[in-house]
Amino acid sequence: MNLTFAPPFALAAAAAAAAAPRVLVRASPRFLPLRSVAWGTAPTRRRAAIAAPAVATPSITRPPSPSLAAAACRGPPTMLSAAAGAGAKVGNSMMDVSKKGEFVRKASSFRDWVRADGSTRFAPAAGRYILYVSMACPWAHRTLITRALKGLESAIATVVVHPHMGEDGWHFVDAKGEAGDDSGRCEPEPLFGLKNVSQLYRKAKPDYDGRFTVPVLWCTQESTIVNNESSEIIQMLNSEFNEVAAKPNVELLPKDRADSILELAQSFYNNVNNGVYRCGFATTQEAYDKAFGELFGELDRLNEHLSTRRFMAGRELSLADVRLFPTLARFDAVYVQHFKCNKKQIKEYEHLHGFVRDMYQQSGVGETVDIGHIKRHYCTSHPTINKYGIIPNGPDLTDYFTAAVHRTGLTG
Ligand SMILES: N[C@@H](CCC(=O)N[C@@H](CS)C(=O)NCC(=O)O)C(=O)O
Repeated sequence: MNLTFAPPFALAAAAAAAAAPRVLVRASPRFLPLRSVAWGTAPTRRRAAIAAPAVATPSITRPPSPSLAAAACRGPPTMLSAAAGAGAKVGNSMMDVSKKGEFVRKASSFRDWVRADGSTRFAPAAGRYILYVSMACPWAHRTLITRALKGLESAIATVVVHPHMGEDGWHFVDAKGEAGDDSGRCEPEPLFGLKNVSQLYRKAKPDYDGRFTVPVLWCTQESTIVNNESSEIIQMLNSEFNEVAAKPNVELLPKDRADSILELAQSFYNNVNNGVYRCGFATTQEAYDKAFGELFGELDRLNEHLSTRRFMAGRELSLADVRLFPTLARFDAVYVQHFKCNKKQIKEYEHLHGFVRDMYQQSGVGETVDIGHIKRHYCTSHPTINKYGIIPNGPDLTDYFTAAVHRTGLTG
């Protein structure tokens, strides 16, 4: 079975944005400019236009409270502040390790919100926002799943970075493409012709000195980053873009249960979502052992939880599922060997594996899983873990995602 998916993914800017000035992505044999949205197989795939950055509208209301971004960026200078130039070595999150050898993830910096009620300067509109993502990144994956479930493909374009994250961080392919993008999903940076994601951050904030992470929700109108925290971006995609969503009635965070769903999702963040990284990036045996124990303790609990419930919050798919699935979907393919999470594989957990298949088989979700990018990214981007960047051939994932699943009877 071929586990790479070319089709209905990437870029579509909305017809509704037609009034805005447009830049067409450079024509190349792989990405032909197109007037209307269309999909094709990777070699002939066409890209729709993306709204060009426009001058900020002065009448737009500022958010009542200052952006958290400003506060977050006021932290102590790091080694990154010296690396201001384009293409400079930017480091990556692997370096964020405590004296005890524990991986400590930094908080995301840009925390503004798109609001449909006009309470912030970022109003929802088709074609106004772009998601910069990596197909390999589990955090970016959440945004792709939410975008697919809400039917936002035509309203919010994506730009997919190359799976290899090197010394300059994430980078964009040029018009000729680049080896390593087996599924043909990467695209040149369409707005400014940038080489690296770090340059995008510095367009938004020239003295930015945090990590240059994906996903990034970019506003073409204000030419800035709205938000780079996946757990918040998916809330916006769920509730703030309904006017331009093809599936506005899909509700992934019902108001009456929002707090409990967010708490549920938070309950497995440290030990599972971040837990696999705490295993993989640990630099002492003690730190690894702790993370490993907590990870598998939590997976046991989640397996039990999902033995009576189809989804994390019960019968309905919610943002808690969107936050769990990307980690589980990568687990057997990379975390078991690359991050040494090898006590058990997900396929040995009956209910977790059933949940993975169920999620994968939801409309539009399978197309967001790119095992080729996932394996290439992890195995080639962490030289202290895998010095020669050899990508293991296994495991055999035939039918891993697509085998029949019988979970609709779970009513808990
Ligand atoms: N808390 C962020 C984390 C995002 C994140 O760490 N993304 C990784 C990719 S998996 C990244 O871009 N890392 C770049 C780096 O390590 O510097 C979120 O949920 O959006």
